[in-house]
Amino acid sequence: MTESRAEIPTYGNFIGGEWVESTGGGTFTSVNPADTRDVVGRFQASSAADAAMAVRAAEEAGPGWRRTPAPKRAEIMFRFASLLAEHKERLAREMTREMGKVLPEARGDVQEGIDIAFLMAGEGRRMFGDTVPSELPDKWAMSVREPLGVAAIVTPWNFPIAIPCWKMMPALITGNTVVWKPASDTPGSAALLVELLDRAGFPAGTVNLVTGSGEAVGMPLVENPDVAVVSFTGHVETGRQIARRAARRLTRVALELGGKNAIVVMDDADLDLAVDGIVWSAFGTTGQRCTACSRLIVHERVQDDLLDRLTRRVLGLRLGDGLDPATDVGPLVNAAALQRVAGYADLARTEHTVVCGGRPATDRPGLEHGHFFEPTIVRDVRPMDRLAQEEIFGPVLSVIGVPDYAAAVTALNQTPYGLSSSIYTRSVDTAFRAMRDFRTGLLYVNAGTIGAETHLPFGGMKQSGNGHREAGHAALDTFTEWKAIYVDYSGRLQRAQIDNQPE
Ligand code: UN1
Repeated sequence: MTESRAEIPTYGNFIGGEWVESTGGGTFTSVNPADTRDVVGRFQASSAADAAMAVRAAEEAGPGWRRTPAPKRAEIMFRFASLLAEHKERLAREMTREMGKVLPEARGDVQEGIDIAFLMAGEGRRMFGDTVPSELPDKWAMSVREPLGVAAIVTPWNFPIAIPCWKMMPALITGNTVVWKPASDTPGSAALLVELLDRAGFPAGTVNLVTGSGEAVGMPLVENPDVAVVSFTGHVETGRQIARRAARRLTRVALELGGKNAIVVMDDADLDLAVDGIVWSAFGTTGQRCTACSRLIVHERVQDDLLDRLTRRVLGLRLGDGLDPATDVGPLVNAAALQRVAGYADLARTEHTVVCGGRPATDRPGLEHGHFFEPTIVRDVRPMDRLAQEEIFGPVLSVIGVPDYAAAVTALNQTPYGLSSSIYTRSVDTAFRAMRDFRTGLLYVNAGTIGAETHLPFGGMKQSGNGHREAGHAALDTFTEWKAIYVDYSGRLQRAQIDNQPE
């Protein structure tokens, strides 16, 4: 598909309730990774000045929004959730066009946004604090959550609707205002989402959108003295930089970073069930999930059998445009991703055994204009090899054979990451041991490593994050400050820890 320049829609930043051009006037384009001749739109290449304007708008909207009763904030959020449901198909199709995941997965992505919006809107009538007895008579003790102020939300391209909603919904329901910088691979999905937020009735300035690069927009947001909290999902190196820069002002930072997630298959597992979970977790979203399975740790006794069954399935996966119902696996997001994944495949060829895949698929008819890479399985990988240690973020699965459960646990935990893990076994004892031993924030028994639900805490241990959790009621902790309140109605001075104690 080719489009003339004039037909390409141009989107502004959304600041203080208005769609505006960036101060510098520069733009960049977003293209379809399945066919790079298809240009999705033109977006503002913003600068620190635009970021500062958005923070100011969010600051100004802050007091009014914070004083709006949470159940009233929730009414707007319920409306937004319904609008998102109404526009699910349109947003899913645009998402597939812009970042490549197959349409059923794009629908799932939007659904995750709908789910978290309804969940957080419900928090508008909960947002529980503690009311507890005081140690002194005639004294009341309780705790309440308070919003922090302006939240800077910096999001990746792999879940263009779900992840921004995971962050913005808890931020907004608790009374913060938001400046959002979406990934430069998916600004189109961001613009569509903001249109719906606006239509739902979030007051001007409560949600602001600024597109542009991480260096030009993201970092100035992190360093802006009026930003109270930064929530970021992306690469571990960027996360480290954000944490370093935010540390100067002690700005709160919530980081969701990489993963090197593994599925363990024991010798008593249902192998066909395991194959289903491995294919889905390793090659769904073309392996481009933080939670994707990139290591298969398998008991040596069943390794060959499992690999036979797995390879047969993987060779049958059809690559193509995610909008085509026949497609199982879409493209990688951009040329740099294709190059990175190809580099790991080269490494696999020299140091290990490539069982299947291992090459770009851009020489196949119909795939010439996209960033396609073959689903790849590599065996004879040891736990400390680069392929088993580094996040590849593509359709490459490394297979590690182990003699027993103890070796499986050691291999599983032997990475700097700790996001998601899974075990396939028919033994209740082994399953419970894994629930105790696997050091990951998400853990699945007899299911793959992906598919977290929005009402449970989401996040990782070790370098997969910095201890915060998204989704579930845990998400409220990122965006609120606790205030402990004591009301003494005794009419006299009462000293805690001193009065009312034995002499
Ligand atoms: C991510 O890849 O950053 O559990 C998020 C899952 C999805 C979310 C993934 N619900 O795979």
